[in-house]
Amino acid sequence: MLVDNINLHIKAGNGGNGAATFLRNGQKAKGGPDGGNGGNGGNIYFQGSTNVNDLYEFRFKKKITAEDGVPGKHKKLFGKNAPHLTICVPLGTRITEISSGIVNEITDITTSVLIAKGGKGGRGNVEFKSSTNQTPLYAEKGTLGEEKKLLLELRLIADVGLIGLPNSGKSSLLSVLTNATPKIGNYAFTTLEPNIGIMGKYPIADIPGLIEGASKGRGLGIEFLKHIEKTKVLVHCIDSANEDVRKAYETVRNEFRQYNISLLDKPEIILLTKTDFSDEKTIKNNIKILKKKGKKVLPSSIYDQKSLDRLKTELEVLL
Ligand SMILES: Nc1nc2c(ncn2[C@@H]2O[C@H](COP(=O)(O)OP(=O)(O)OP(=O)(O)O)[C@@H](O)[C@H]2O)c(=O)[nH]1
Ligand SMILES: [Mg+2]
Repeated sequence: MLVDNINLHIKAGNGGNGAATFLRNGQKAKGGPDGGNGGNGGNIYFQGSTNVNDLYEFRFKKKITAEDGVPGKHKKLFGKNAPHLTICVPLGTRITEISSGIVNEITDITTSVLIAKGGKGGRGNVEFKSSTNQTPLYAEKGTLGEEKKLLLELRLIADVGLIGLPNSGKSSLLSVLTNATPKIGNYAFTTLEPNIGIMGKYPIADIPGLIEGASKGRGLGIEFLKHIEKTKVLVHCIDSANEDVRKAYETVRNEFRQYNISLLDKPEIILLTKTDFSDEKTIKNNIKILKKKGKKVLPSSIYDQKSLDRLKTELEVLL
């Protein structure tokens, strides 16, 4: 299961307190200040990783805390800085700080993004010694590490998005174009979570079917459209046996309009699916109707390898 929405509480480490101590030994009963500085608290970074595919591990890990810096000690001993913590998330994870609304997107595996800064270690009383105050009795406290409530959202990074009404053959197509093995069924809403598969070097995302009113919450809603926002090409699947292909097309496009109007401008191939199931006349007629949309219209069947090869070639050209 793809877990794509998670709340997470993070807390960077606090800085260690500085020490307010004085030198005491056999020779000196009342020596000068010797309190060392505290160490810095650990920062929390996020980094993209190709080894993590979903946000599942955060379902139970609700709070992640970095270590505190070690307090300073007498004999001018500095407290150790705490180690930094790096949290690995899948590529395409969006991190929103809930209170500020600041958004960070994790899009590559080489840069780590600082999300919560650790507190600074406090200075020991050694640092406060001056000509006017030889015996400072105070030391600084370490500052607090940043604490944040985050929303992690995963957007699949796919080059191609399969869209269409329920039962139009999206998942079947994914299963023949890629290595994926999605659930396929002769009923609406077989797909409840997006699936992803790889065709050559191109990831393809198959999302749940859209119905009229999805933007108002009907069916499975339109929230999962976020997974195709970043795709380069859409394949709009329409059952060749559908009695009103124009309406089928417009229904899905209308829901797009509600979600994010820029989805309408994405390059799109209209795929008339399951052609092995329809008669030639119907197919021809439906192609004619759909061509009026000014897009490339291709007939296809998962049982017709030639039609799949043609689709692959057209996709590769667009990509
Ligand atoms: N004859 C034939 N049947 C197909 C073809 N493609 C899909 N089907 C059938 O159509 C039905 C729906 O297929 P799915 O791939 O689950 O459709 P979907 O668009 O993913 O459906 P949702 O996940 O519910 O939105 C299944 O019974 C498939 O076996 C095809 O090319 N030819
Ligand atoms: Mg499906």
